[in-house]
Amino acid sequence: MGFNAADYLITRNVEAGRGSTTAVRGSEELSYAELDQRVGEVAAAYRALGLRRDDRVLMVMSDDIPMLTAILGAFRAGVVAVPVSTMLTGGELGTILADSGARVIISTPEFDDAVATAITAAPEVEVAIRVGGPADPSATARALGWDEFLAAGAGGDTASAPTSDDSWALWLYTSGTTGTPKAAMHRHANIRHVCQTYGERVLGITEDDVCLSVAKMFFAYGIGNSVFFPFSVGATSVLVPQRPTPDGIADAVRTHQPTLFYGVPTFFAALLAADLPEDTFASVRMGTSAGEPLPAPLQQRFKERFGVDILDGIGSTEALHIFLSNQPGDIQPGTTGVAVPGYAVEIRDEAGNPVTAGTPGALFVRGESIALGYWRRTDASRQMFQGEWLSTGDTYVQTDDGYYQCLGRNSDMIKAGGIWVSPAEVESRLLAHPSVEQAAVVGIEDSEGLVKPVAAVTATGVTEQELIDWCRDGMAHFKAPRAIHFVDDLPKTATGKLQRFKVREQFAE
Ligand code: 3SK
Repeated sequence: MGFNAADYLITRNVEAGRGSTTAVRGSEELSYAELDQRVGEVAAAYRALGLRRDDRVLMVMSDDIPMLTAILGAFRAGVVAVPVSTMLTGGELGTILADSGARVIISTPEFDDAVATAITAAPEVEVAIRVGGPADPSATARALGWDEFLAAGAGGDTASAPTSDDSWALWLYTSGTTGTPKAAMHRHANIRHVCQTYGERVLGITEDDVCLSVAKMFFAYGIGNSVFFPFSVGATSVLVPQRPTPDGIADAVRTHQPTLFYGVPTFFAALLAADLPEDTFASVRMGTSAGEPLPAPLQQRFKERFGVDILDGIGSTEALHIFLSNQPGDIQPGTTGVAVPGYAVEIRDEAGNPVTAGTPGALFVRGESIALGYWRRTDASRQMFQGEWLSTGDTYVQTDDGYYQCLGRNSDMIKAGGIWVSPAEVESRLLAHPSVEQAAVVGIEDSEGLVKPVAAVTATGVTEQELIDWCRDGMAHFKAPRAIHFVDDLPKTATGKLQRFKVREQFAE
């Protein structure tokens, strides 16, 4: 079926008479008609660069109008948007850039150093576009400023490409359960599905809503919150380019008066710890949480202090958004609620058979927004995408009254602050330190019940802080252990395999 996600999200609103409604507030405010025009200009500029259907454009950008239009312009032009984490080191970014085969990279100035390093690892990149003026010309890519890029498309073809439900729209990189980053490939139709399911049937979003998300647009959770859901109904999205802090977000809430506030457990904990007035969230009709389970006490304290209900849900990059969620009027703290209408979930035993309520097992989900697989990762794709079903990698149990409860990960992967952390990757960084002999990294709950990476090492002549700094220097900060325990030896099997579960047991508070 002919379908273009940019038409669905933007042009449809203009055609429905909402051309003058505010679509987005960021460093500038744009109506739907203005946004529609900008998106056309970006599409024309991609065409002027010679991009064709299914070419990839990778974005390392802070949330603002250029990032929004870079993504929507890609949808319109039929090229693939690949927004990636802004927390990666140059080396990590280079690996992803090379893997994606992107011909174009677009960045904002905060990420100049990482981008310069990354480009040296990705000879397929032809053009490097930078908001605020061209970067220093690199040996391998032509440097263009964002304005120059747009000017090159002026007078060009702004029309939507003849995409279909099945055309590639969006690739999102995830470390998932296997540790190496891989791109989950989403079709144009997947975007419509998450809007019609979680957006309409759980959030009940309408054109009167104003949306503010703490999670950035490079996350599946963030792009749904800030782009897909509001634009699918002609609502307004507020973009905050800065790194979220409790005071910064509280200011944005006071200024923009959002009705839907999308957070993550770590951030709800930070908001509670900050000295904020009780009426800070008075405009908010509902909060949402995802990324990791929201501990019941946190949910209850947020409601008591700020008067806002938080709907806890779970989604995945592979499913594009939330597929299990608490529902308005039916919140069961400490659970992830029930299947979002439009999805089916199953808990299976080790033989792959569905289990009954009360028996833990592996959580599987089925729905139209599931990615088609991982780009160039056959083994990982076969493991995760099983027919129509997606293996989520989470262990769940269904309570007797039908709610789903997360018991943890099937594997040793750590989800800290809503982002996957591979223990193997952090261990190899620790082991690269000359004083470290052995290392094990596990996820341990802090006093708020939130999981953080913690390491146990055998090492001499080095302090805990030196090792934490060593990790922070060599990898994205969120991956660095929050604490390091010095031990005499690490638990291993008879064949020498590290037993991370024993380390976890030893250091769990
Ligand atoms: O981690 C989650 O719960 C999530 C939710 C929505 C979209 C993507 C993800 C990973």
